[in-house]
Amino acid sequence: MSNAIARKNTFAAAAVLAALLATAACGGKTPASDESAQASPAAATPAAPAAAGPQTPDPGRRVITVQLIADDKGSRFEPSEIEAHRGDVIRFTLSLGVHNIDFLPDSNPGVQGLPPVSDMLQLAGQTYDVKVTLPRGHYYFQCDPHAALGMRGHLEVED
Ligand SMILES: [Cu+2]
Repeated sequence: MSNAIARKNTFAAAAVLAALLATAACGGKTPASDESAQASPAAATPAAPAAAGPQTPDPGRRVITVQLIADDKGSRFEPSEIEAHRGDVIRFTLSLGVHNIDFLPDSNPGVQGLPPVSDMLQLAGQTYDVKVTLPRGHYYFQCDPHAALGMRGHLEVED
């Protein structure tokens, strides 16, 4: 009889201990999963600007600035004919208006490694850098909203 009571008490104590451990484990787990939830977006954020962010020319190469303009003379790239070498950086810079830069695949048939189409640039001074990695050749680009109005350009890549 006394054996049975002792066993019952031991079982009750074990159950309480188990409950305490479970609580402690839960308490410990919650902050950990909060941290990992915060870490994932933070880790993803730097990757996005890196893809389309500022580029650095190769040693001995240069930054070529191309203005994107809309005024009473129309919408245009200035200059619209660009000569560049591999390793140069073309820095498309918004001056006036809302524009993008699109090395249209349909107008550059068979070309691999065209720069991705840019977002719309909307803030004066906003830039979109294109590192010249294309082989020697002649390439077409445009601003999608204003291509029909003549906002087009060409990139000549030299060795
Ligand atoms: Cu435009």
